[in-house]
Amino acid sequence: MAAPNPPALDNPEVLAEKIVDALIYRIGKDQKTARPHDWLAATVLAIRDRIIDKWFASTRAAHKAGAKRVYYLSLEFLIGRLLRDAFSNMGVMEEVRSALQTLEVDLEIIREQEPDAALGNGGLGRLAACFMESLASLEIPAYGYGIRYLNGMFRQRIDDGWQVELPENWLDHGNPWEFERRESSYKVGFGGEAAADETGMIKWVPAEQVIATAFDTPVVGWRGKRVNTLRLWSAYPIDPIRLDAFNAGDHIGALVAKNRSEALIRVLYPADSSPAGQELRLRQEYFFSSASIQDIVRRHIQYFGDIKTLPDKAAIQLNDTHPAISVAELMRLLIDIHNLPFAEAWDITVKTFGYTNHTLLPEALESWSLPLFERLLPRHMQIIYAINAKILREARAKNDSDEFIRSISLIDENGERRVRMANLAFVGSHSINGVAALHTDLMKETVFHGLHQLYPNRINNKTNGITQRRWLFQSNPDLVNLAKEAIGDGFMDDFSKIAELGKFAKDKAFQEKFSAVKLKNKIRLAEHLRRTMGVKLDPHSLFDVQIKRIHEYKRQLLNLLETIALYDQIRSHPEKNWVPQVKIFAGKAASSYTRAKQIIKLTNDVARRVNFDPVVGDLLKVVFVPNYNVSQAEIIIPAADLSEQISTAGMEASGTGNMKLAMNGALTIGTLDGANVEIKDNVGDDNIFIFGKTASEVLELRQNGYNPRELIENSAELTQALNSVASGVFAHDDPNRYSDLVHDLYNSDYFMLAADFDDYCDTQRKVDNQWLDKSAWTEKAIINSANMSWFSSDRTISEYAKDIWRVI
Ligand code: 26V
Repeated sequence: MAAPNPPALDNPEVLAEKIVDALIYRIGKDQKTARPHDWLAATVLAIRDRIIDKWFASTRAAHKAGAKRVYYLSLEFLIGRLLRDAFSNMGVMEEVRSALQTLEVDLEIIREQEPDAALGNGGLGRLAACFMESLASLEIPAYGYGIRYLNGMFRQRIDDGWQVELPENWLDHGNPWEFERRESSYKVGFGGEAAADETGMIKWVPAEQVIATAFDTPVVGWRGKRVNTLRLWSAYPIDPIRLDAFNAGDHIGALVAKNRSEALIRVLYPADSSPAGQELRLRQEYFFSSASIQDIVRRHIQYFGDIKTLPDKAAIQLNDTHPAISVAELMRLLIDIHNLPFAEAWDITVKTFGYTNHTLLPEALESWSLPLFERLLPRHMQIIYAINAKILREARAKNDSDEFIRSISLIDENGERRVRMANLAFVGSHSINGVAALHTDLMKETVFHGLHQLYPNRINNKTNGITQRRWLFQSNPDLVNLAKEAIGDGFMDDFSKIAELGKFAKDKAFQEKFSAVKLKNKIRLAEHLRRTMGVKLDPHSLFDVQIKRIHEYKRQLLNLLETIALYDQIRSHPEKNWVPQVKIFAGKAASSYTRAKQIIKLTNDVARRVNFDPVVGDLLKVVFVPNYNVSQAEIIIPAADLSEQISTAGMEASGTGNMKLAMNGALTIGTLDGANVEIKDNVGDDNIFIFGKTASEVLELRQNGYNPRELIENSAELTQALNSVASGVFAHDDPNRYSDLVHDLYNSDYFMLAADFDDYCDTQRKVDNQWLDKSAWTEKAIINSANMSWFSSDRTISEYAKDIWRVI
């Protein structure tokens, strides 16, 4: 990487003056009356000017070079707070801290005023945010395209142990990071008719139109060398108010168009793998796809003049199938507006798009009922039929068995006819990638079995990554300082150099310092949890952490049942040499996902009983941290000793929390699933705790008839744990609360908890034994931190850039 090139700095007094100027003249407050969020806005505005200079320079440079651009289309960007990201990449953190000090303002306090931009559900959205940061850091000209939701991911409150969803109002105090670009506005149509006009050209006349307007946020790369753009679309009506109706007294009817357009951008769908069959979701997908594709085509024509060179100058990546309708939208623009013949339009389209698959769960594979699709997007339906005819012709030439053809078709003919978005994204892309090696292999064998036979060179793997700048440099500064002390600061620019820490793994003095950093991070977390939840935790106990969306396949319930079994054992033999531990859970459940919400309640029920049991004392604590989000993750991850990655093998596409935790020196207890497999390869078998059935064993068990009852009855611990849950030990107020949950485990146990339970418990006890040897534990933790650089999103993005986008 090129030599560091920090932007010019001000001295603290000059910067302090700029901040005060911004406070007075742009916020309209004086120093006496300013509240923390006013200081936050003023500070951002003062630094923003410098970012804007870099931003324009980046845009001009790409233009001048005639560079190919990357477009990352995603319905989710889980960015979190921006201040520390932007300031530390600009290299101005310390300068700002001292400037504010001269004004007697604490940077940490105002930093915490910034709301999380939570425009995403979980891993897929956070990946998009890490990718945007790496694209800028690698100096690749790129745009992220998404929706500027008025309300992002809901805020989670826990009432009497139950999850309650509250709206998140991230825009309430304005957003100093964004710029509205009224000049970048496009009409997006819905409904109506598509028919040939007198010249024989197809003309789509939509019944309804809304205006999409861009809001741009700068994305600052490392050392401020490049600033890219995150462009989020907002919606406006064409006629905000029908004055005739308003004046005639119809105050509601006059505003119908405004309300309809606003509905498009109102909410992020708060589900990360359940079918959202709602028409509104399809309207959102088309709204943002159409605006983005129109913008990309407009920019291409403006810079390069000829639409036929699009694939040489634009690479569009579809983040899952949510933007897959873009394939048909680009075809529509090429054929109907730019008058290209179908075959040529198709060639351009396939060369331009790439598609990333993020899940194999059948319930998360998007499909839309054909009548709905046809009513909302009649022209796109015609185009999809034409694509399907072409693809099925090619398929029949290869193999005309019914089964093969059915698996390829863009239309699902089983029962009610539906448009399959994954098949559309696949055939419309030259590259289809999975997000971890195992996941990519399973894609070829399962969902895309037929399509992979037809196009054997298209599927490839790009194992996910995370940005070390946010997830290590910013969130774990003490570990970074320790690393700098030991190996110098070369790893800040070339992260592979962090491997040099490995040399110190056995060094006792270094181990002491490493565990002192961990302890400090644990004290900080314990203090945060005492303040926000009123729990008291001993920072010397083992912090065992499972933080992610609540989903049955992620098996928080397996962790909880093991916790109950451990609780029973401690109660029977409190005199034994138990390892004091804290089981930390955090995560949101989709609002409609009843079983996931029941699991949250059970966690809190177990916590209430265990935490107040005097026999157990400090040996075991259970904590459910409410409202898990990016900012909470930044505090929990550096404080974790043990990382729970325990999904049913074959079901977690990759995971990225697993990477963040290991990079911060947590040891993983996990199944051979998703990227855990590759983490094991990188950190070594001795430095990770693997248990459970493999993906192929899971498949075999399912095929040969899985019998959970027999497994449960053969495990005394599991039987006892389930008996206590079923008999209401944790729910005196409603003893039957968990009867159905236990019944389902005995009778179906789709996620195979029973198959892995004993192995999991044994492995947890191995973890405990390891913990007792403090030096050996720390050695393993250091090896984890040292060996995780391959999981940097810089590596992932370099692979996309080389193999898929061909921009480096
Ligand atoms: C599906 C749906 C269905 C409709 C409602 C809204 C919605 C939102 C998201 C999804 C798909 C979610 C897929 C997903 O998040 N996959 C995760 O992707 C991560 C990044 O690749 C990966 O690390 C996780 O293993 C994978 O579960």
